[in-house]
Amino acid sequence: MQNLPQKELLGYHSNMKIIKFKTLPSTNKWALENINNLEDKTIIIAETQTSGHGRFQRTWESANPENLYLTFVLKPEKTDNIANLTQYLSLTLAKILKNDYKIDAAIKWPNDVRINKAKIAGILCESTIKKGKTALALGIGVNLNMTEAELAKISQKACSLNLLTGKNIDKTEFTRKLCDEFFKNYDEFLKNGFPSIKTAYEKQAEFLNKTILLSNGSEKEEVNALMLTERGTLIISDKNGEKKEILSGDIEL
Ligand code: BT5
Repeated sequence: MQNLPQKELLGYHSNMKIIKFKTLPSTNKWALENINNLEDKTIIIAETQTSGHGRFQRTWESANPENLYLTFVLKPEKTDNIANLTQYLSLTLAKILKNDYKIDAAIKWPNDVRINKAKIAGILCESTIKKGKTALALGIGVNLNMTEAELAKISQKACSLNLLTGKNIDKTEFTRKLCDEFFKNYDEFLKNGFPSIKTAYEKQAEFLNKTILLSNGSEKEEVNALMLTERGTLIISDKNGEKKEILSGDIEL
């Protein structure tokens, strides 16, 4: 019995479907395993995760119940722009940090949100196709209330909203803001795609016109980040001055 997830339905407002668990291995994993039974725009939240993950099976530290671990279940009819949803979500978060908490966040391509080069959130979109229909688990973890000691255990520089603001962060209120802001322009974004957020995204981008390290499997290459395309991909020039379009991957700066 102990291993059964504890499920509880919460509605921030009537049209939001939220399923909340005490603990899960991963909100993204649960969403994908149960995708057939979940409606479009359902929100899955776990107070803690025992196997929270990022890209390439990297770990997402998820032991602290005062942080947010959330997955948007999305079943869009129009799928042309879904590759850019992680960028849309990173911009959504950057907007909230600016408007509600007066914090200037920077986006590290494609979707890391950082403050003074310290990571505050991670975003991971996973997909599945069932009977020709695409379904997505768009997950986000946000550090809301952490201690310096907890942050020091993370394998890269990380930060938390409480330490940046000097105040404890109300998780329910933050979650409501994030979900409201995400769905405010979501349908519009599915129609119009990256061009509709390009200017705003560029304003938050900390990597443009800089020398960056591009990870290529185990190799790292020093390149110049030149510009973003209308598709949200990155144009770089390598050390021979040759230009390339980068579709995904890791950068360091
Ligand atoms: C990510 O991966 O940044 C995406 C993380 C997505 C987590 C959410 S939580 C809800 C949903 N359920 C899941 O299981 N996942 C999603 P990536 O770019 O691969 O970055 C992973 C790296 O971020 C790790 O190797 C650490 O260096 C760092 N990291 C881990 N936990 C962190 C934390 N709490 N805060 C800041 N950085 C962290």
